[in-house]
Amino acid sequence: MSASIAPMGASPQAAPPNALVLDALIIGAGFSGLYQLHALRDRLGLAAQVLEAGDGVGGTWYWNRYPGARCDSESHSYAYYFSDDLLQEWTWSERYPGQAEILRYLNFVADRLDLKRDIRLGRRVTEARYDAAANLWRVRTANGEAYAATFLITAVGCLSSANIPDIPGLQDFAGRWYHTGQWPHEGVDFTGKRVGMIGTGSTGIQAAPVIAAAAAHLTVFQRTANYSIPARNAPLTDDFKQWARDNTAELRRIMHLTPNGHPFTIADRSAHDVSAEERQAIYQAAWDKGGLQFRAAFRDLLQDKAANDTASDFLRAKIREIVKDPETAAKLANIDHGFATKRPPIDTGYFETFNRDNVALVDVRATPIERITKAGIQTRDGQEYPLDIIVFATGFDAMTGSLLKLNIHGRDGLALREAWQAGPRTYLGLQVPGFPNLFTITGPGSPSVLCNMPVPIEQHVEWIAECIRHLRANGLTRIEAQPDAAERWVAHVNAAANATLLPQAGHSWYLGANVPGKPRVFMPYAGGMARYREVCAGIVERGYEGFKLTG
Ligand code: N01
Repeated sequence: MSASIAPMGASPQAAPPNALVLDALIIGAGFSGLYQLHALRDRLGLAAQVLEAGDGVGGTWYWNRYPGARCDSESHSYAYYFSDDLLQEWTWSERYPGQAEILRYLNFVADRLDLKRDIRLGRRVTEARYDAAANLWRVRTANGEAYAATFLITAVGCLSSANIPDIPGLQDFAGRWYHTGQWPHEGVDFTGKRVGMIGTGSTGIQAAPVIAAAAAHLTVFQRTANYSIPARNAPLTDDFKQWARDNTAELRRIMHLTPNGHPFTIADRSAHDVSAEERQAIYQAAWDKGGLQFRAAFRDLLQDKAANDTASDFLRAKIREIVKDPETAAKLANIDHGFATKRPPIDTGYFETFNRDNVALVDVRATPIERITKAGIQTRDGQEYPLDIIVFATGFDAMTGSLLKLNIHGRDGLALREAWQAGPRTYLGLQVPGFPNLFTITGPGSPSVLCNMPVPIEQHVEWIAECIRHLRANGLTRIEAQPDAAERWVAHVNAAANATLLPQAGHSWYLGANVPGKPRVFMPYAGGMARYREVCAGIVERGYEGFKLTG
């Protein structure tokens, strides 16, 4: 336990007898939680602690250990940019960082900043209740501990609540099954096994080639065909590493300037500005270069359907070119949404995997999965696929799932689940009316998942830290988003989404459509990170407009 703990802003007697009273309690020790702890404890001198459900730090990268797990952001941008020392002291080895390397990086940061002494591992939060009389958040964990803090900050990630579809018969399956987001730490031995993988999102597309190379046979169950761009991963050269180290200021500037927080800008031309031949050459060059930068080839790919069609057609043609069996190619290229209207995956040999003799594709849109049997998966046409292992690459109850699981109750006992019955309603994705002193890092209504994640995380962490500093400097103890401000923000989030093609992919997790019964609301803010940053700064300049500050 930290020696620095000192009650602040509320009487410690008001907490349950065994509760530890803190200035700030942070839930989650991933990218967000680590930096938030540093920002509050080391810069502001607060008594702050982190509760983390896992037995190690790392968040997403602690849990997602599935075969092929790798980040889609380029490594030189997938890092904390708040500290030049950290940037200079760490060197990435590949163009895209793999799961194990990111986990090493986050442990390096936690050790370097001496964070671990204030991180309590193996603590799953089961309840958080706001006590208005004491102005304290009272938090309980699954192992029976109690905490109390003036400020409660969720750093639980946007994609951390596993979505395991409720397919009848799973309990009867005689083999083993795994969700990619809860992967066993000891790994899974696929040698000689018949594997079925459900899901062809970013995860399934990364995992399939690696599983296929190890297993006796892999059957991919595809519900929605997907685009994918080759990642073209490779070891970084010494020259590149040096270049990245020498250009951190410029990289930071670009990442703060671009809508998605990536270290590259979006071309300032429309797909209609060039001839068909030029367009083809531009797409081909982007395809050869690989990675998410493909999306930046033209400025209007996510705003103009006809522009988007040109990219979608190029990518469908690539699938047909790569996949040798025309029937399989047709199923893979039968994509019902525009490129990047769902989160675009990048891959290493995904479509090529279907040229292997030990890989089969089942289109479960045409013949849905009926049930899981003792022996495998059965589809509606009566076909049974015998399997030893089922891999659920079926994604997450994104953005709201992990927050709702915390069982949060605000003023007058208001449950977050109730407040969000019709979908998440936040102010800036940072606060929810009725929940004073609760901050949600990269919450719904903020750019979050539409970005290279460390960029929105740093902005939120710094905004929250500055807000708490401001409160303390002015003798204030409470901040709460006002309902009318949240209403206006929700309307703005909807308008920003509707100005793009993003809501048109009706089955995307951005809309919550992957989880049965979840309200269909476009959750992330599509107005761009740079614009969002300005909005947040303006609100502070105008005296925390839309928030009520009291002391
Ligand atoms: O999850 P997904 P994911 N029967 O929801 C299918 C990030 N990420 O884990 O599209 C059959 O995208 C579902 O089908 P459909 C990234 O932001 C980042 O792949 O709903 N199929 C879909 O094909 C990403 O977007 C990295 O029709 C079912 C798949 O399962 C996000 O995480 C790497 C089904 C789920 O795809 C989530 O990606 C990996 C059912 N009942 C992930 N239920 C980086 O590199 C679902 N599916 C940073």
